[in-house]
Amino acid sequence: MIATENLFSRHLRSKLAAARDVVVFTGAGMSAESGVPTFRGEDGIWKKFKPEELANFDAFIRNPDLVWDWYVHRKQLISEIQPHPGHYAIAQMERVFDKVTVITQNIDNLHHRAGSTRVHELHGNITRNYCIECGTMYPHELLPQGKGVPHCSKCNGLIRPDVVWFGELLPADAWNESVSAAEHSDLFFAVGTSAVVYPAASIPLVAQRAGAFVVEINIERTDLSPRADEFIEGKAGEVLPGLVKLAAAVKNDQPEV
Ligand code: BJW
Ligand code: ZN
Repeated sequence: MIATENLFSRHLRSKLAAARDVVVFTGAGMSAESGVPTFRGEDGIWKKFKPEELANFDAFIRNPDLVWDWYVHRKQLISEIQPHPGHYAIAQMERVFDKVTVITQNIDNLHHRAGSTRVHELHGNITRNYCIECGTMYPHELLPQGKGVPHCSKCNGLIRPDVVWFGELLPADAWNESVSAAEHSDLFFAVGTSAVVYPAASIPLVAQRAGAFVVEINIERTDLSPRADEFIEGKAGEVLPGLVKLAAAVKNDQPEV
């Protein structure tokens, strides 16, 4: 764990002490230390693959096998990785604050696996799949086997991953519950997101407009940084454990160790 003295301001300490309803909004940088590549930036997967060729419905219809194989590759990667200390720290927040909501743009299931209980997935979940014709859901284990894109055993339609591609609406329940959680939060953390993909990127601003103190945690500044109330430069897996330890200490009014 990194030393916390210089990282967390007095102001943040007082916000941690007072906070009851906390939202943690996460992006690909949250999973980077588990081994999931981010999308943008030097090592981002969009450097190798063009989003317009893979992450939209038209691309899938044009070349379903290509898009499916890309997801098979990522499903395999995600099945082999583990949550890191930052994911566990977020799950532990539930013991420190009255209410903790995770709003994630990530599709990798790592918050659930780390033990967070209230998680809204804005961009879906790669472990689920569904038929584009009849909507039948196919968990990963029940996918029809074979080469290339699988077909629905009921109607022979193409099966796609249950993720949100460009130009598609976000799942209504996850979106509505996320907006509501943001509006009711008093402390809001935005972790590891470039904050360029909308409408997800508007969630921190919704929280701030409703009165939340917005803290950004990232290894570099983003589109959100000029608006955030506080910016903490660092890796999610290093900053979050110290932050939660500090929160527990200030809540119990104990001296920090
Ligand atoms: C660390 C770290 C460490 C690294 N610790 N930090 C023009 C203007 C405005 C909007 C639009 C526009 N044209 C089109 C749109 C809409 C479009 C959009 O926003 N596009 C913009 C890119 C311009 N949005 C949509 O299409 C959305 N739907 C929609 O708007 O519906 C309405 C509509 C309907 C019909 C027609 C038109 C509109 C849907 C968006 C779906 C996004 N889907 C993806 C793919 C998911 C599936 C998959 O994974 O395959 O979601 S794209 C990709 O980006 C993925 C992510 O969730 C999302 C966000 O990326 P994220 O998480 O921020 O990752 P990065 O890589 O960008 O950033 C990582 C960050 O981590 C960096 O800041 C690093 O510094 C940091 N980091 N390591 C802490 N260890
Ligand atoms: Zn079907």
